[in-house]
Parts: sequence; C-alpha cells; structure tokens
Amino acid sequence: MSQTYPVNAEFSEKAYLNESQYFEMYQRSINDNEAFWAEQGKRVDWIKPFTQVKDVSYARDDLHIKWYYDGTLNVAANCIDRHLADKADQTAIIWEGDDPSISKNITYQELYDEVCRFSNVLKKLGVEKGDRVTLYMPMIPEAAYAMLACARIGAVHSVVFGGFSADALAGRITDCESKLVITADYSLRGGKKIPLKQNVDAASEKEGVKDYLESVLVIRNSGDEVDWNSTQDYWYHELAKDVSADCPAEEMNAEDPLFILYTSGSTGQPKGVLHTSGGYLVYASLTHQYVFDYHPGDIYWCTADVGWITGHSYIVYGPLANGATTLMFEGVPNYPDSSRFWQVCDKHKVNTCYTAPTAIRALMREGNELVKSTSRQSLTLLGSVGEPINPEAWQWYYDVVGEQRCPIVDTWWQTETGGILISPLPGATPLKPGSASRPLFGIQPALVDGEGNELEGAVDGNLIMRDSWPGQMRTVYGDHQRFIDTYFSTFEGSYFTGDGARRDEDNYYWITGRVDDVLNISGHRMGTAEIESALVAHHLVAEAAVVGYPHDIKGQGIYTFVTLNAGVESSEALEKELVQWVRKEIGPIATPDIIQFAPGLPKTRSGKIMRRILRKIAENEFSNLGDISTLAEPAVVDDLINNRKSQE
Ligand code: 6R9
Repeated sequence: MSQTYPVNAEFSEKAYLNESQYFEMYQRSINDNEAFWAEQGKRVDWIKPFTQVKDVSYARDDLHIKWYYDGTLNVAANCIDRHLADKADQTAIIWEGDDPSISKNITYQELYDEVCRFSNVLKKLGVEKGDRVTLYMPMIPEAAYAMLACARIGAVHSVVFGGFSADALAGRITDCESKLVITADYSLRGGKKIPLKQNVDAASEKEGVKDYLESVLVIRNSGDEVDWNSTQDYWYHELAKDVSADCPAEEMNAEDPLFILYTSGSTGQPKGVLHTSGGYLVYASLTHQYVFDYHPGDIYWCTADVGWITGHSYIVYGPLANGATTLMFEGVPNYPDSSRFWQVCDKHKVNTCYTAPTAIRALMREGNELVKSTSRQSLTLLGSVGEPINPEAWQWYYDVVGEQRCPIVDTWWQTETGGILISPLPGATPLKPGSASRPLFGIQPALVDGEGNELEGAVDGNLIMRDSWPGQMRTVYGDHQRFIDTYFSTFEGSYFTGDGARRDEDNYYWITGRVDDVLNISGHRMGTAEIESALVAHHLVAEAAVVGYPHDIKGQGIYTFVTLNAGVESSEALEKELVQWVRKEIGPIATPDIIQFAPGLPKTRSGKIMRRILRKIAENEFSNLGDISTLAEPAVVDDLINNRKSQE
C-alpha cells in the first residue's frame, strides 16, 4: 500500500476549506440538498432569478433532469460582462502559441469586445438562438471567442476536436444539423501544420452534410493558402471589419442548451452529450473555485484542448465565470523540447497546472534534467484528469515537478458529468497517490455489484451516482431514449458511470477504469465499436475485434484482431494500409497500435465475439483464459495465442 500525504498545512492556511470545513459543507450539501444548491445558484448572475431549484427523476419512464428551471441568464455575460466593473483591465486569457516566442494577454475588456464582434459576425451569417454551430478549431483565442459568442446569442456550439478526420467531422455536423462550421486555415502543433479548412472541405462533400451546412467561417491563423468556395466560405477578418464591438446578450432559460459535445460510448455512433446553461455554469464555477482553490489574481493553466469537456469546463466556462486568468496553450508538451510545460509555467508565473497522466508519463520518460532546468517556483498546485494516474507517475509529478510542495488534485469526472465529481480539495484532503479520493458537494457515489446490489465498506464494484447535480448532462442530443438506455437502465434509479471503482477503508475512491467497451487512449475516449466499424468498412476486411491492452505512455493501447475476406493474403503492406485507413476514417487518436491477422475470432455458439478472451490474449495472460468450453470453435484460440504480436 502506498503512503498517505497529510494535508499541506501551508496550503490549507490560505485555502477556502480545511478538512473539517469540507466535511461540514459536504454533509450540508447532502442533508439539505436543495438549500445548498439554492445558495450555490447565487454564484451566477440571473436576469430573472430562479425560484425552483431542482426537478429530477431518474425513473426510466419519466426521466428528466432540471435545475434552476424558471431562472433566466446568459452564460457569456456571466463569463465576461459582470467582471467589467472591477476587472476590465485584468487578463482573462493568456494565450501561449505553439511557437515559444509568441504569446499574448487578453483582458476582460478585450474579451468583451472580441466576443461581441464575433457574435455580430455570427448574426450576419444568419445564426439565431437555438441554431447549432460546429467548431473545428486550433487552440487559439478565437476558439474561446467563438464558444462565448454562441453562448451570447443563444446558439448551441458543438466543438469537434481538431485531430478528428473529415469523416468524423461530417458525422458530427449532420447529427446535430449544424448550419455553420467555424474553422481556421491551419492549426499548428509542435511545428506541424494540420489542414483544418481542407478537412472541412472534405467533410462538406460527405453524404448529407450539404443538407444542413450553409456556411464555413474561416479564421486566418497560419496565413497559408487554402482552397476557396465563394458560395460557402467566409473569412472571419473580412466580416469582422465593420461590425460593432457591442452585442446584447440573449436572455436564456436555465435549461436552454449551451453546448453539445460528442463522446464515444460502447456502441458505434458517438453520442451528442447535451449540457444546458444555468446548472452547468453553477457547477463549473463551484468546482473550479474549490478544487483548484482559485483565488483572485492566481494564474491558472489547464493544458487540455477545447475539443474535450475538460477544455470547456476548465479552460473556458469555469475559470471565466470566476473572473480568473486562464492560460490557453496552442502547442504540445514536447515542442521545442520536453521542458515546454515548465518553461510556460516560468514564463507566465503559473500557479496551478492541470494536465493528464499520459503527458506526465511521456515527460517522465525524458528524465528529470529537463524539468530541473526550469524554476517552477510559481507553482502551488498540480492537477490530473482523464484516466487513472498510476502511482509512479503521481510520485514523479509530486516529487520532481512539484518538489513535494504542491498538492495534486486527481480529478475524476466525465463528459457527461459536466464537471469534477470526485477529487481531493487541496487544503482539505490527505492525498493517496492514485486515488481520486472523496466526492464533491452534492455528489453521492455508490458501488454496486452486477445485479445492482449496493456494496458496503471497502470493496470493488460498479460506480454509480445516487442523486443528480446541476452540471449533469440532460440528454443525448436527438435521442432521449439512448440517454435513458445508456445511463439509467443498467442500475435502476441511479446514474451509471461506466467505470469500475474500489473504495478503501478511509472511504476513498480508486477508479479502476471502464467496465464497458470504451477504451481510454491517452485520456481520450474511444469506443471499440467505432474502430471495428471503421476496419470492417475496408473492402478486404471481413471482421474485426478491438480490445485495449496496457501501454506505457498511453495508458491503454489499441489491439485489433482482423479477419480478412476469403482468399485475401495478409501482408505487412496491408497492415500499414489498415492503420492508415483507421486514421483517415476516425483520426490519429484511433491509430491501432497492433494489428493481428486472425483466420477466426473466438465466438459463442450464438455468434457473439468473446472479447474477454481477446482481452486476455492482448494482455499476454494466456494462462488465465477462463472457461472456453462455450466457444463454437475452441481451436481458434490456439491460433490467436501462437500468433500474438507484442508491443514494439
Ligand atoms: C474529464 C474526462 C471520462 C472517463 C471516465 C474515466 C476516465 C477521467 C479520471 C478517469 C480515473 C481520473 N477518467 N478522469 N479515471 N481517474 N481522475 O476525462 O472526460 O473524456 O468523458 O472521459 O475518463 O474512465 O469515465 P471523458
């Protein structure tokens, strides 16, 4: 068992909450739930104050989740306008370019002007309240402007990660029927250019996209040439030339949609996770304040991309709702070299650095010298998100990066939860390396067995949530039944997270990973079914099965078993072709690490692929295959074992 680190006394002195204050506030949030959330609702400015706090039913035949639902507000006004009185000249966003010589500071006043201009450009293009707008953007300030501009005029943004392919983008445009895509000519990462506009062009040629897509708004970022379609494409800088830097903020109901964000599930099609306005903002603001113990003047940096939920809640909405200074980084951890993160910390005097285990592991592999070449004296708090952090990586982060001075908040949450649900509070929670520790306010985690029976004490089980919280997703866009089936059917009356967890004798939670067919590759969710359907779409592939296996840097790697059509010979060239094929179909994050050609896959007599067996083979655990007597053809297992490929 690893050691426990007591609460850092110096940190605790200055923190909002110490340990007993956390317990007291947590108890109140559970015992007097509505009163607690009514009070927290005041952290945002309402146009019409709410009188109703919560209307939630997790019952399958009447599933609904509503918070603050008779109140009205505008999210962008909460993130910008209300800070102008005392923070107009304070930096809202520090932007650090991919090129280390380029950065800029954007004050709250400048943010106001930019977002209003952007809003007016959207209006010029005919975007109205309730319309969906897809963003396919680099990590540049315009990504935040565009999100906030949508929020300002009541449009619903759907940010698609810039690393996704044209195909993946097309599917996400048609699913939510976007009439506008906002993109840039190119994005820049680690000195390499990614042709975003070209991908949008390719996406707009895909089936069904033109039924909805009317215009493409392009930010000039790299300045390189791009193809131009004069009936559809608009340069942002041209439209922005003659618009006003004032734009009224639309009055929105608390339950009006704020954004859609697609995420992988255990079936093929990504789900459009829908978040609404009031509750989401209250929750993002609350968690950002307490988990990062954010005080005015602190410089806060979350290294995520705005294409993921972490970027939404903890680069843009949470920090800006709190009037914080939030750093946005265009680049990657290892460019120009692997000290970049710490160089950025020194350059901008960053106090809080919130990143992912996969980045920590990759930097750890480069050794301590690069870290030690930087000062990092401004850092007081470190954070982790996206996947379980292994104790070795935690220890390195704590000892080497934070010099044992900075608490680490290991924050567990999901796209669906909108904000952090389980995490240490830096001034309140003794730390155990690898544990996300305790629930935040109003959060009631429980562990259940496969039948849904609640498990007590120190035990392993499926992680569920008993009650709602304001930041919870409200539905799957366009498919409420899928929302109910995915999250509220496995364990009646509770929200099922899809994760397994262990609770220890101190009531700390240790997330063990997904219990469904969702992989976690470098902290990014990838459904095995999505990769399988991409492979099967190749004309030489008959069948494919995808499982995860332990990977040193990425946490999990992608192991694919592929059966070719009869008469097709396997070859190294075909292997390479299939890898490229998946990258083109989904994007580089879905790149298979291993392709094993298999004449047959292990199946039950009813034809179901036995993934349990494939997982064991991928994990190199042949002695422990379990019962294979129910297989239609047990002999295929020997062939799979004999031809297992190992990680290079
Ligand atoms: C925020 C985010 C969600 C899945 C989640 C879990 C894993 C996230 C974690 C963690 C262990 C942590 N996960 N944070 N596992 N410890 N601190 O990552 O959202 O992309 O939707 O992924 O990531 O498996 O279910 P999302």
